[in-house]
Formats: sequence, structure tokens, C-alpha cells
Amino acid sequence: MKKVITYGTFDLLHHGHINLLRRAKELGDWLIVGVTTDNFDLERGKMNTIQNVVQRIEAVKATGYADQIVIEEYKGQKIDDIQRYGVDIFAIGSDWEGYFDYLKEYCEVVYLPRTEGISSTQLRCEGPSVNIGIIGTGSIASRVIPESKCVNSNCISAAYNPSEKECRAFSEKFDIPMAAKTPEELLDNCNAVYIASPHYTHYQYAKMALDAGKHVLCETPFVLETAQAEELYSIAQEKELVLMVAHKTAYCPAFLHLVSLLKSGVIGEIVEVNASVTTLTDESSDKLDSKRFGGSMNENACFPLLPIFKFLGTGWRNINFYSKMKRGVDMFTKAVFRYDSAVASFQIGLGVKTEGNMVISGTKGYAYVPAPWWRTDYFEIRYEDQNLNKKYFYPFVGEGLRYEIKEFVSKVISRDFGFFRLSKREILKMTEVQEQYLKGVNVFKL
Ligand code: C2G
Repeated sequence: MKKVITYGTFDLLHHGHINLLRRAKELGDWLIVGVTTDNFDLERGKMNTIQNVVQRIEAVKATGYADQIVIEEYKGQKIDDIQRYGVDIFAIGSDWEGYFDYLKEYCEVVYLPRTEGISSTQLRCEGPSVNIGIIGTGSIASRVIPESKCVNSNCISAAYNPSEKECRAFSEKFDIPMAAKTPEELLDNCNAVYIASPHYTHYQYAKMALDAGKHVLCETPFVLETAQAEELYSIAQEKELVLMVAHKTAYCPAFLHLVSLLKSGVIGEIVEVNASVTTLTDESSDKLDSKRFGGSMNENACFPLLPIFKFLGTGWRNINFYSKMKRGVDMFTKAVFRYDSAVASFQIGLGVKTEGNMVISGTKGYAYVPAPWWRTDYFEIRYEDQNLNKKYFYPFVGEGLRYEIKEFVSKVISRDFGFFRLSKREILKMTEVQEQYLKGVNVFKL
């Protein structure tokens, strides 16, 4: 039996892909199709895929040409697959002419003519686009714009800042078509908003946008009260809108894999999570202004809360907070969570500096994520027997904000309202912790 193998992303499957699969199948008796994983595509620079791996596999299956489907998840896998499956012919489109000649050592390599005039890129451009209006034109918004350009199917259509002068300067700098004079004008010129305003204004803007039927991507911390968060989620649900929190760590490849790896038991039962995030900040900054809900908890708590919830869940028994105060805000807070059979803690600070790493301890070993763990491309799994230690490396492209933008844009386009990467429950619980702190429950001031 002659075995043929071919690979691809097969995003928005079109007749070019179908021709390729048909021709590949005609070369032999058994066709194996390798479909790239979402992470592998990110790693090889494909940020703009619209469909996830499951949807793409289903589409390939539906063509009826594949006798076997495998997923391609790492560079060099083609050689392993050819040997593992006893492949006779490797086939790929002629746009790759010459590139895969190195496989000739293992099997026959055939470049099949590419179908002209059709591509996933073209379909993505023709497809629906998300026109994003930016509310708040500070430093985070400036970082988001270049990152959004790396993601397909979106454009920044308008910006709003209560200061007209700042808004105009920002819009000119980033070539944004509209510097809106009012939030209403912004909402009239977009179908989604990205909220990057001071956090005590998030609720008001998010509500206004959802009421106007716009999808919302909101910076962290989301809102200051659980009741506000619940209200926003229920409006989004009722109106079938995407409401997502822009927590960049939750969408970055290394963190996503750390979660699935530890969930699979590689360090045994998880008994402790400890993480720190400190950023020394000028005392005159808004981030330390008590009237604007500044302070370390409001600014940084959502970062360490993410791994704590992912690894230990949200069923803690109690939390104690220890805060070093100055002018009515916490310059530094240590929080300790008691779970039934585990403990978690974090250190966060705007006026105190410490090592920004994360350690997750289990009954068989521990995970060590060096600083800055919240935007990492690397971690280690360590054991008593050091020979078993393993290092893991991942891509972390640019500022890492493109991962969350990509997730948001593809959710809006595919009208997919379920967020498995950062759930509504986790966001509500993050808000609950911050609310508990603001109300002073178990807060010990130093
Ligand atoms: N293709 C084609 N005609 C088109 C478009 C694509 O023949 N108009 C072929 C490509 O040459 C490739 C296959 O369809 O053989 C899948 O294309 P993509 O989904 O774009 O995947 P690609 O990025 O080419 O990945 O490891 C993955 C492989 O390297 C190929």
C-alpha cells in the first residue's frame, strides 16, 4: 500500500485546499493529513488563523479525502511522522517548492501545483472585520495598536479620551480615522470596544458599550464590584455579545501549556502556589492615587490570582491580606489563601520590589517560572532527582498582547461566547477578591 502524507493549516477550507488533498490522494492508496495545532501556527508566525484546530480538522475530514488525520505540533515532526507511519510520498503545494527537499532522504517529495486565485488570507480579508473603538489613550492603548496590526480581521476605527487634545494627538500618531469627541460618537463608529481607561471607569464604559450592542474587550482589573461584573455579563449574554477581559497571561502560549501540563499530574498533587508581581512606581502616579482606586491590589492582583485559580480553583476557605500602606493606598500587599488541602500566596507591590517569579509546588516536584512569570516564554519542571528536570520554551511574540486580541477577534467573528481560557467564573472571583480587599475584610495594615 502506497502511503502519502501532506500538511497544512487548512484555515477556512477552500477549493485550493480541496484540489491539493484530491491530488495528494491520487498519488497513492492511503492519505495522511497533518493539521497544525493553534500553538504550532503561532510559533511559526501564523497569528491570523480564524478557526481553531478542532474546526480545521472537521473541515478536512468533511472533504472525504483523508484516510487518517494527525496533528502537527512541532518543527521536525514531518521526519518523525514519515518514519512512524512508513510514508512513501510527502506531498505539498508548489508554493513550498524546494523548501522540503531535505525530506528526500526519507521518502519521495512531490510539489503539487498550487491553485491560483484563492487563499485563506484572501478569504480572511473578505470576511467580516471587527472595527475596534479604543476608549482611553494611555500607555497600554499605545502598545495595543501595533500588536493589533499583527492580527487579521480587525482595524482600529476610532479612539476616545475625555481630553480632546490627547485624543487627537493619539489618533494622529497611530493613523486612526476618527478622534471621537464623545463616547457616543465612538460607539457609532465601531462594532467592538477596547477599554483601556483608568480602572474605576471600566464599569461605566463597558455598560455603555454593551447597551449600545458593542462587543467589549476590557483591560484588567475588570470592575471593582462583583455585582457590576455580574450585571455586565448578563447584558452581554442577553444581547449575545462577547465580553472578554484583556488578561494577557491567560492567553500566552507558555502559561496555557503550563496549565495543561500541571493538570496532567507531572508534579503530583498541587499543594502550594506562590507568585509575585512588583513594579516600582513613581509616588505621584495615578496608580498610587487613593481617590482613583490606585494601589497594588487594584493594579496587580489579577495577575497572581490567575495561576492560583487555575491550579487550586476558586473554593478557598479564607484569605488574609497584609498591606504596607502609604497615603491611603497599599504600596505592597501579601495575601495568603487557605484551601482545604492547599495554600496559596502572592506578593504584589508598586512601592516594594521583590523577585517576580512563580513557584508551584506538588507532591512529586515543582514548577519554577522565572521573572517575569506573567509574560514568560520559559519554565522548568524540577524534581528531587535533578536528572528528571525538564525545561520548556515557547514563543512570546512582541508585547504578547496580540494573543488576547486574536482570541477576542476570533470570538467576535465566530460568535463564540464560551471562554475556556479565562472563564466568567474566574473573572467574577477575581473581582470578589478585590472587592473583599476594598471592604477591608481580613486586611491587616502594616
Ligand atoms: N494550497 C494550494 N492552493 C491554494 C492554497 C493552498 O494548493 N490556493 C495548499 C498549500 O500549498 C498547502 C496546503 O494547501 O500544501 C495547505 O495550505 P495552508 O493551509 O496554507 O498550510 P501551510 O501554511 O502551507 O502549511 O506544516 C504545515 C505545512 O508546512 C504547510
